[in-house]
Amino acid sequence: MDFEIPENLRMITDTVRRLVQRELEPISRQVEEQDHIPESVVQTMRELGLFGLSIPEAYGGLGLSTLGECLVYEELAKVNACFRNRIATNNGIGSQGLVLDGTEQQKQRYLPRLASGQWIGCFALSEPGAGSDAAGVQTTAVMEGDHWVLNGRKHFITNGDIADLATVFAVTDRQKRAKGGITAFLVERSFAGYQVGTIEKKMGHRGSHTSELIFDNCRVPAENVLGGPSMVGRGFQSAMKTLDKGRLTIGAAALGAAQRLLELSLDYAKQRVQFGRPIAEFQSIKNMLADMATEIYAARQMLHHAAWLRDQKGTAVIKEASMVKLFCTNMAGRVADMAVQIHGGMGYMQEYPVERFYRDLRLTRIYEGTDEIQRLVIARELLKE
Ligand code: COS
Repeated sequence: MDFEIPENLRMITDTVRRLVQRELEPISRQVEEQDHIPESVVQTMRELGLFGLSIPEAYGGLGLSTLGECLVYEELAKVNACFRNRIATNNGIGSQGLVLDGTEQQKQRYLPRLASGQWIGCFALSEPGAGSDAAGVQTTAVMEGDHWVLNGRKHFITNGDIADLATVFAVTDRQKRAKGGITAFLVERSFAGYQVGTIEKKMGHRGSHTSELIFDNCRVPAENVLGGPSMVGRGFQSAMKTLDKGRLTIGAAALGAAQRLLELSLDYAKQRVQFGRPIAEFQSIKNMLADMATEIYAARQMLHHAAWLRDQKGTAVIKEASMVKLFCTNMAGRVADMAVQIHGGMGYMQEYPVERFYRDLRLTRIYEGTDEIQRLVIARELLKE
């Protein structure tokens, strides 16, 4: 067994760590207040290739392994969730369908634009009536001549307001639903009938928007069925495969945030004096620090192993991906709670970043599959075995 992180991955992680320290950390508060990432920073992220981390080199990306992508997200998540969110749809749910199932022509048309960050991708699955029950989507697609006509409303779409390309899941056969009746479409923003709806107001993740997407007789050329004609009716399977990787990368984001919260808590406990001594000298604080570090250590081994497994086995890490998301995000929630407790009243103030991490981390237990869905998936896989 070799637990050493390969040299090439350490180099890219170091580069991202420097970006975080020099450029992202200094503007994190401004981004929070303005709910906006400055274009100059987005441009730096483009130049470093961050929009194409996981897109194969043949299509202009860096072609990083799953482990490499997770390591980058750990670093980015140490500063502010919005920075990972900005690049995550291009690397994850907004491009993985294409990487895994796209035709060669589709890959050549779209992946280089997503890898460069010239275009933003998004994943349009969720609807008001279809969250955990993803197969319950109501958006329809009907064939008319050489086009599909889409009608419906999606919501909670990360980067929906800025996306140039959406992978949209629509019902093509009501009877078959998840088993042959949902199709994925590659829908460009410029297609007639494509509209961005309301930008939703959230508890956190400021600087990263989610919005509605509305399809009103949106005409999509037949060649834009993800994966081509043979994939009509196979969109649900594509979505599930895509989410498997997404679940690992959310685990990585939660882990990075937890690591930062531990570091902030260690610093604060050493410098905050009460009853004449630094609070780090009190047993109750030491216990929390020890628990935080132990949980982070366990989560890191689990995430890195599952990412490595995906790199060895291809996509078949359904159970492990759900386990990682469930454990890492809940772990980070517990760590955030302890970090607020260690910081006391200061932990509740916007002046300190722990308050923001506490809010931002709450979403990780919900998006790309709730805790409850992860448990359902894990149990189903166990029972199959
Ligand atoms: N990888 C590949 N295929 C998968 C899969 C996976 N991880 N999970 C399911 N499938 C396939 C099944 O094999 C089946 O295919 P076949 O028809 O070829 O046999 C098909 O998908 C239907 O699967 P299933 O019957 O399990 O579907 P369910 O409706 O029971 O749904 C859950 C399964 C609940 C797991 C799914 O709806 C889910 O993940 N929900 C959460 C969605 C989510 O994360 N939403 C967040 C917003 S998206 S950012």
